[in-house]
Amino acid sequence: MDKKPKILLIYTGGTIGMRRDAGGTLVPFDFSAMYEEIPSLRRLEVDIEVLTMTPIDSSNVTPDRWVELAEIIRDNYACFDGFVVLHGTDTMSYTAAALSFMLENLAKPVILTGSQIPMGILRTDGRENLITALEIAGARRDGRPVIPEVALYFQNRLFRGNRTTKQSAEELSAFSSYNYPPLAEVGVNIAYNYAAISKPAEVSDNLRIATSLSEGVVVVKLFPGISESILRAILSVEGLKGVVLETFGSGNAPSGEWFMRVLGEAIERGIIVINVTQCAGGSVSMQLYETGVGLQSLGVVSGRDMTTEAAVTKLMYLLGGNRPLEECYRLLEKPIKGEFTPEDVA
Ligand code: ASN
Repeated sequence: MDKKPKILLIYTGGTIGMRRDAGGTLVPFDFSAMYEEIPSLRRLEVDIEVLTMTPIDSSNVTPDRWVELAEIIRDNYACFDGFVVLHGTDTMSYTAAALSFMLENLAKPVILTGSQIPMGILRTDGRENLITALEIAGARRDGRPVIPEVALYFQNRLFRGNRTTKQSAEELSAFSSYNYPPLAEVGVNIAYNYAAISKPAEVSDNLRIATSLSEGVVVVKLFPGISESILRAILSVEGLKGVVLETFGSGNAPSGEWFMRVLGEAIERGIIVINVTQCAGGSVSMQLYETGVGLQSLGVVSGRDMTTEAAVTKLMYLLGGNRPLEECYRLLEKPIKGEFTPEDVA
């Protein structure tokens, strides 16, 4: 019989790691004592090692933390069959998307999960999320990992990490992947959607990672009444390299003269502008309305059905890598980690 898969459980903080102390206050619990906290983990068919980073609320996450996380995964890559990252829910989709780009030749599972209710509360959703994430990280088929990519597991569904968004601060089903089907649905059995799971290169012992992310990225969400002076001020900030423009509907923006001029001048100065929709679901299609065609003629890149989280982190990744501008444009026009649906597939 095969040996049990070895999983590295990386605890980064968030609600999942909280328990009540004697006085009833929520405090982080020591994950290295996880078997005492959750004895049923011993029954899993995986060997688990725990690594604890300084626990933070995920609202404090920074790109430096993503680099630290990527380095931990790289340094342990050869010794483990999969990785489970326990993370706060607030920015989990950003971290999942960032890691999907940064772990360049990933061929092993990296499963992010967390909880809405602390682990130390009886009704926690964390126990099931953790146990199933570990099982998925250890799943193999024909001797290879079933999920060779960065994924996010929450409330019975496994999603491609860079397709997710936190959609509720209340529901236990906190995440959605509006434009890509789940990689697995968990009921009595774990039903993998093999057609949706990426097909990676061969598993090697060496993980290549990106360690430099650009700080020159901003999100601009359009709204009726956005003013010329404010937009101009944002687009003139020193060091700005990339803009995620959250537009209306299928990628539409005001077609007035000043708007087009301010945006066009920024693009001419070498700033990349990528168009994503403010809608939760659906895709940018700049050919559809006159208000989108204008953007296209300025050189705005279509983000298609990409989430804001994926667009921001893809820009940070591409612009942080010292690539020529043309190469950044070329890599924005195609999905590099399944982060959007290309036109010919839609
Ligand atoms: N504020 C917490 C965090 O993101 C929320 C959670 O984990 N449910 O760290």
